[in-house]
Amino acid sequence: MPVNTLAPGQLRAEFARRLSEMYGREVPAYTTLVEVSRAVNTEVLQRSGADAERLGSITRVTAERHGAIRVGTPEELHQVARIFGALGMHPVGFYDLRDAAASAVPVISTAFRPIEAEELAHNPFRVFTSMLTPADPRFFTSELRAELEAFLARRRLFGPELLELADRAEHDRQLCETDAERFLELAVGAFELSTEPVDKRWYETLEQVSAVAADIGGVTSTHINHLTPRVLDIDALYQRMSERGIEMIDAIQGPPRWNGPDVLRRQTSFRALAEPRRMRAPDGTVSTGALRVRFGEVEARGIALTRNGRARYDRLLEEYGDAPEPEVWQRNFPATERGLLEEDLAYFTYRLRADRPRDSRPPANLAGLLDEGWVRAEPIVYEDFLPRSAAGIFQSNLSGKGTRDNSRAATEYDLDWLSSVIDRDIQDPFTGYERQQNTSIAEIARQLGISEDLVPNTSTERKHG
Ligand code: OOG
Ligand code: NI
Repeated sequence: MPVNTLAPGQLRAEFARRLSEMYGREVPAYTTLVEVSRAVNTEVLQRSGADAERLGSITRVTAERHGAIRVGTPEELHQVARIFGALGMHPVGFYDLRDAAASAVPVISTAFRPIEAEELAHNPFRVFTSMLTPADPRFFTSELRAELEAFLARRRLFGPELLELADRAEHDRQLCETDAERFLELAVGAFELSTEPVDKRWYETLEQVSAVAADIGGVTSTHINHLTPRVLDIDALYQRMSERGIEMIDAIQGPPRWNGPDVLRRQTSFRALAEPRRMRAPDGTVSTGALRVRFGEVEARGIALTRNGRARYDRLLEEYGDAPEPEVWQRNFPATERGLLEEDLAYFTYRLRADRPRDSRPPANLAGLLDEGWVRAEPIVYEDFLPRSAAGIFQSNLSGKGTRDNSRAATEYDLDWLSSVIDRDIQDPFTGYERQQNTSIAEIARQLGISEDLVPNTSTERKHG
């Protein structure tokens, strides 16, 4: 009898499901958040019908989560990349949060996620993954750096069996059921909150520098920091959570609510309650203390912006601050998907329409094809993160500000450096969207027998057409 095997996509979906179960046990407010998100999504679906699924099927959105984890060293990040590799999750994007927040957030990050459209549709689970930067002298003195690095070098986050199974899964692109079961159990377990007592003196030493540094380097294990469901109406969710007595941070971060297409992403969060953690005092006695580092977050996702669109978005934030008014948006962004498309501000997948004309020749430009009913343009959903909101989320959930000595020069890190650390290519976020759009254009051109290049920027073609 053939042995049942699980492919990376199945492993990923199952990992996300189990992680969610585990996190729900650890942080009960997360379960409330998931319930409220589900209720809001059902309502939006009833209210808007097919439009609600324009940026992903309801099945996808219901299961959709992103997690956040934080590790201490390049070696640990390298191992994390192997585990996510087994799940068909690849590093995309480089985020440097060290200067993005007023509080001390001494980390650089990437996101592990599926890349192919089918894989994203199957289960888009992604993990924002941050690595501590002990070498940055703005945060750490050389003495503290040495002590921190020695501490990190002594701990082991992921055991050999887990890593061996991960490598095999990635190499074979599958695991048999028995191995999959073991792999998932070990992988989920690696992100569970440890019951190992926290060294109180060491934790507090790091906390003075940065609460994030303490959360990462003050303990001997790692844990999932938050797990975030996706909601189709984040304003409704915000209100509903507040009514339930859960105190949200005072803003929804990202673009404002307005009467045009949703772009990029919006997110908001609540601070988790203090969690009981065992603490070891310098005299060796162990008692139960409390730490407040984990939180609940929810996100809404919109259309992926092109480089042009993103530049415009970044310019708006620069000019108007992190929370521009809807009126600002109104003046600066087209209020329709077609407008975004014509100004080359957002990405779309082009598909032939079943009801296209049969008795004429197709025009050889996208605007004509759209106008005359040959093709339709479906928005591509934004799958990544935003550095400013990420820093904002870190910051809004920290108790102390920590310290950053700006008179010292930052240690430089970039995408290539991080890529060499994990020994894998880190994809530029724009590449995937662009490829998906261009592939779909090439495909309709082929199907229609149009040999000319169909460039996505239709506005110029219009003027001449
Ligand atoms: C990650 C913060 C970034 C988001 O949604 O922007 C993030 C963290 O707190 O470790 O998850
Ligand atoms: Ni998050």
